[in-house]
Amino acid sequence: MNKPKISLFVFLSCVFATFVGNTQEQEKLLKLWYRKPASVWEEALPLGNAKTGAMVFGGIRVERYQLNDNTLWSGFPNPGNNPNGPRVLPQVRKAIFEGDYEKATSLWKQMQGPYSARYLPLGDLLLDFHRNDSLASFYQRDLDLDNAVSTVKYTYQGVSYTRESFISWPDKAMVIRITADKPGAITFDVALTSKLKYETKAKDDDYLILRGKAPKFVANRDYEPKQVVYDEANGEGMNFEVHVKVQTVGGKSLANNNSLRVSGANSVTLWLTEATSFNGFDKSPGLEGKDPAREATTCMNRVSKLNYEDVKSKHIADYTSLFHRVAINLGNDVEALKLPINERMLRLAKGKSDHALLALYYQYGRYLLIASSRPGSRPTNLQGIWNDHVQPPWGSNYTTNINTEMNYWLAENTNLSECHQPLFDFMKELAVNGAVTAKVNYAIDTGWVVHHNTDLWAKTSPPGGYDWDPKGMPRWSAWPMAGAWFCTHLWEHYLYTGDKKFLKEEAYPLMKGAASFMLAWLTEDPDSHYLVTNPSTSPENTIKIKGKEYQLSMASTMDMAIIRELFNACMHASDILQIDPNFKAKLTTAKAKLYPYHIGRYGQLQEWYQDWDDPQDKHRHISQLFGLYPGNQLSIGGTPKLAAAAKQSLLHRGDVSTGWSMAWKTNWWARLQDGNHAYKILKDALRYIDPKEEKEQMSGGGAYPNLFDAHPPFQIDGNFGATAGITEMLLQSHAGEIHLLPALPDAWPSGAIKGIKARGNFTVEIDWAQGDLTRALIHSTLGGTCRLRTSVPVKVLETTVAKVSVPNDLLIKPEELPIVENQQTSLQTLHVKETYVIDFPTEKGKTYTIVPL
Ligand code: FUC
Repeated sequence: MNKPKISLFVFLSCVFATFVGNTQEQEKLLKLWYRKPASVWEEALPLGNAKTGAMVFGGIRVERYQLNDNTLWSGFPNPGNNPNGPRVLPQVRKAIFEGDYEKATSLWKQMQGPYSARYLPLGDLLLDFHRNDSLASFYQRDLDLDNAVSTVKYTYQGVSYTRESFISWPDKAMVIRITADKPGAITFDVALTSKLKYETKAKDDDYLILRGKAPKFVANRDYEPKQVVYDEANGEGMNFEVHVKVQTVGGKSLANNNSLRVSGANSVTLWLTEATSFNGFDKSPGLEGKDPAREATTCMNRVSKLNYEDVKSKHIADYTSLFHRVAINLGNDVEALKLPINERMLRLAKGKSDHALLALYYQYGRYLLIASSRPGSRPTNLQGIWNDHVQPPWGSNYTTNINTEMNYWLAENTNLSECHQPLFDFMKELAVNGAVTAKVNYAIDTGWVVHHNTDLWAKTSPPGGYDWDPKGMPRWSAWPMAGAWFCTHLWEHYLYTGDKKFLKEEAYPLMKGAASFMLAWLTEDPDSHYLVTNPSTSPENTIKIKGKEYQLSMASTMDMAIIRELFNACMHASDILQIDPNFKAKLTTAKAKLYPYHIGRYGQLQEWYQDWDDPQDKHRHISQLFGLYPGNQLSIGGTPKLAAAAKQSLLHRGDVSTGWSMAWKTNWWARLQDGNHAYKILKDALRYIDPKEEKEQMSGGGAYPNLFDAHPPFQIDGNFGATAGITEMLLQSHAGEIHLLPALPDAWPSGAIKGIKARGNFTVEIDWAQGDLTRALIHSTLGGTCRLRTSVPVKVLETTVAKVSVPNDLLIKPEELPIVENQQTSLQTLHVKETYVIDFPTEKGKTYTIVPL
């Protein structure tokens, strides 16, 4: 595309629009739209304000809103710590040091504890219009990412109906507005139901209340004797209420048994508020819970007095204040924009290009984060906040050996930093429980620990179901690394924002706690004398030695990489805050003794303590590449040998895998600056998965018609990971510099992105054509040096380029890492493009224009 040279303001208002032909098509750029109502959940469209979630089906006869609340989980605080630990751990360690991995595995099972609680569905709001689907015409339903409003439109017996729905964060309510182009045409019944224990009563002719109770226990395995247990005797379990109020213009509303009947209305507004008894991670929701009636009523009394248009405007203003920070254009195919999303996915699968679909998928990740994670909410779980099952896959919990972290990979670089906060708040709770787990399970008196899987109750103990469960596998339960990994998110938040108050008051105490635990957890390997983790897994993968499979060993590469990343972060934080020199000294000494990276006999980045890697292994987890991404240890420029070894490991594992695994691969290929490979995997990740066909869990990922990531089944991590990956293709800042277009694929010769963030709190806009940078704008929020890497030589219009000797302390350079190499092997070649680097000083609040020389 030949784009004329134009000013910033013209660019902002026009360029993002001029990629497509006419206004109608432009309007479709950010719309998920369809020609039929959803017949299954994975076709319905998600709305959310991080507290209330709804899946909108867009029905003609019956409209269904499947509802969730972010705090509606089974159970109650149940730490599940296992006092066997301090007795058994030395035996596990001894067995591992002696090479008896099988014995260690069976011993570890004595140290496991219960599974996490389950995230549960709240209920359904059903609007029964008593219509015949086949008599409707001009049907369309959509979700507009531009304003977070879902609209259903159709014509029925000569009347055109419109139904708008949204969930407001500022007003804490779901709002539905039904209009018709003829007066008196709106007649329907309103009902509220739930899959949990409930009763619905009409409080008034216009007011419906559902009161519900969650089970105190939901099983993890279908062979457990009790599956869903309610506590009739004592009342343990979450209480919840859903309130609906109907306002009609013309016509009337009457209570009709346990539902409402609206008839002959010109237009109708429905207000929905809801609440649970959740009263904190450490309080019984059944016995010490809040009164949900109070919250739902107060909220309803306030919101239902407001004017619909005002509430809608406030919702849109709130949502767009986050969403509109970033715009992306990867080029468009006008033909594709004429089609609904499901048809575009099938068209893409046939090899036709649809860059606008990828741009939409990108923005969908940002939409989903805004809708599921806002300050004050719980962090986004395995399904965000959207779940329709009482026994959802993996409990829809927080799975911590990749999934929860991946949910937040886009938070900083796509300029949604405040949406990261729920994870940080959660960590404060985990640190409380994790200190007890450290003590009870390991007799470690310092710091805190989190294992694989956690929940609303901030469970930190190892899961796996004790000794009784044959499927409670140490290959995932023996993993005390989640607290440390979470802490790297605190550090990244600081690197992006430069917020020293946050670093000092919120981040550092948590980071220090996780690092203190790790100092106590590390132990010296009597053979190599390095510090190692023992026991250790490489999440969920097994070691194959001479045809036998083992789950546990020591010093898996991921463990060591997470610890190295955390120690580094704490050491830098101690310098920046000028505190804790003694603790820093301990970390410095320990870090120098950490078991190093190994390059194995196939030139791969070794996954395990020994070179047991199998080049045929296609396991979805490739945890040994943590240091490449999301870690910042490996880079093409800083550690080329390790980067080449990482490439070999990626090639061995192949491209196709589960949804989240493919999203991780996109990020890795982006870090290896191979845009074409990253792009190929992105397209694989959009493979159309028909939700009506039964799919094996590990049968290869893709996306459902509503663009939810398919593991399969639905898991939201892949959506978030893909958005992070696309950003990483266009901008990187982990290696002490801002690299523009580091992994631009040939498929996107022209494009633009604005509003994304680089470490150092720079906001970046990039514009490119014919595969090269044409212009960038860099806004410096904090001032400081900007080191810029580009594929063409550039100049900065506002300043003369100068070499600056004091680098920006937020762009921390990766260190040289010790490596043990197999000398018999050759390494993969990295395709390093020619690049140019400049340093220039920036002033706080100023924007700099970068243009090719
Ligand atoms: C981990 C992964 C699975 C799945 C589950 C929720 O156990 O290995 O693929 O994503 O989490």
